[in-house]
Amino acid sequence: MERKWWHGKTAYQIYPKSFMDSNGDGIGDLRGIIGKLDYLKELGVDIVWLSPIYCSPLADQGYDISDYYAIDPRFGTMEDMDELLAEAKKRDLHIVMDLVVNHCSDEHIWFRKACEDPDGKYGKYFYIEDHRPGDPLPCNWRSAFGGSVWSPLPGHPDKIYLHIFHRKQPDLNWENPEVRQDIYKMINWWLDKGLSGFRVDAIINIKKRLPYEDYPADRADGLCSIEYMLANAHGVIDFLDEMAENTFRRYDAFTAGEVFHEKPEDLPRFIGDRGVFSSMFDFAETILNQSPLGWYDTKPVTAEQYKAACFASQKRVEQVGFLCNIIENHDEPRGVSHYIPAGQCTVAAKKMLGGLNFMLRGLPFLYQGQEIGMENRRCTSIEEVDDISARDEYKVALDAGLTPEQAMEAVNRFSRDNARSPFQWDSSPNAGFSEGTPWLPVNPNYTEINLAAQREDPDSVWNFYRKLIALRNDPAYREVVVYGALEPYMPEQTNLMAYFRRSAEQTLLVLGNYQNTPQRAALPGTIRTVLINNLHTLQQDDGSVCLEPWQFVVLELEDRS
Ligand code: TEU
Ligand code: CA
Repeated sequence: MERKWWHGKTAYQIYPKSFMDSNGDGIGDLRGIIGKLDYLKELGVDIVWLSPIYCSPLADQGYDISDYYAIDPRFGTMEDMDELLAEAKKRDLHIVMDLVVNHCSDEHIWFRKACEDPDGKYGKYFYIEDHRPGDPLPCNWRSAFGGSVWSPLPGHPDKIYLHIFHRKQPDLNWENPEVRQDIYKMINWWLDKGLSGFRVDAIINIKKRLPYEDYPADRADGLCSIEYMLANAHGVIDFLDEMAENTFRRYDAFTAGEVFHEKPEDLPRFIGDRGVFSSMFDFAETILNQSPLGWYDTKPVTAEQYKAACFASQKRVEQVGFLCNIIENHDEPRGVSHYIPAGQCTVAAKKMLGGLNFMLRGLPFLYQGQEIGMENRRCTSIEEVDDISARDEYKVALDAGLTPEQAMEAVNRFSRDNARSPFQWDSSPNAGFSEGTPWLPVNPNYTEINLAAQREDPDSVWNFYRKLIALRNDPAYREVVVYGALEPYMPEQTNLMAYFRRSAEQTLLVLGNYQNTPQRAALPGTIRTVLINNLHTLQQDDGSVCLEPWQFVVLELEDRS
């Protein structure tokens, strides 16, 4: 495998709206981020991904872009963006933006022109079909946020357009070469500005199975998940190859694809040496137990499932490339609330989960707040919920016969608001995020869980993440931590997640006791050094260690004899 400039990096996702508000309007902004660059440096990360900050009506919090060449005034100005790029560069930080090109906003000029003249040039930028009220729709695909993917084209009662996501997110027609050229031009414009690359949103959706066809309904609404269409669509990789050739490869840009349901045989073309992306996210853990019926039907993830999913992903890519490893992002519940059983979310457990994920082979992506162990924020009624996905899932649960309380339970487990509550900087009002009223309330636990407190506490989650990052950056261990092969260790031992990381010279053993009772684990060799330990001691006796509840250690073993 070829070595790439980004391989040894650690990445950090910022959700700008909730990171730091510099002017008291309750909305995080670019100047807020600029003010925290030194913080990111201190934490030790190298690549910073910004969720969308382009002009947008924010119907889906910026994943609905109305102008790709402008910054939304709520986030700042293009001057702020230039300053952010310059200040990041001074600190050797790489800025990566979100590339949202499966769809744009219905307020984008392209869509407005398409509505003015559906038969003209811009009508061909979208998927528009003739349709008279009462006639059957072209297909029964369900949009990601509920209801049909088809909505009436504004101003044209006899036409409809396709949107895989919200109706304010019309899908761009990638079959049209003019659309593709406009997108490449925009990408290069940003790369010319000094951007290091992109996280590439919802990209698998750009290839539609045409002509439209129905699939068996998977819910009582008579519609089907878009996944059936995606499984039957072929050729996304050819679009992506063309895009990479015209953009990313010319700049040696770093790209992380948000790729779900790729076809296994396409993997090398996605993230191999000459792949269309540098890397892509590992979602195998996040989709565990997902039910076609909706959030309300989704069972908690067990330690054994989590372990098996991680190891399967590692196996899948070991000869091909690198995955981006995450426990959470802006679409997922907080990892510590989701993967640690209810009532057991201790500091030790948070560190164990973070450590097990961080030490996997691949590129660790931290999501803002993960480094201080931020947790889900509960809502008591659906009125408090902002997330359009959660609002839909609430309805889905009610329609399935659940009580409002039960439906809220499902919302609280999965709402995208969970990870979007403001960053908890300190214990001052609004957690130090804003001097105004935050757009989404802060988690009331900020008086306990906040950065200022964790800085002072050598045993905090924050200081633990700093140690993990420092280990990755330590020249003495970099080779094994970044490039070392991953080999599961005793995968059959229940609630033990353990693996080797091996290079030619070194062997690390990573052990996590994924339960709230002690557990003995045999040792395959002699410990040379305990590199990381989430507790103060490690009980060892002849040939084994006894791990405390949620204990996590990284051991360097003596050379294989
Ligand atoms: O998410 C894509 C997304 O929601 C996936 O889970 C998708 O539903 C999957 O491919 C289907 O199996 C991205 C963003 O991260 C999210 O915040 C946006 O709302 C969405 O795209 C639309 O831009
Ligand atoms: Ca602001």
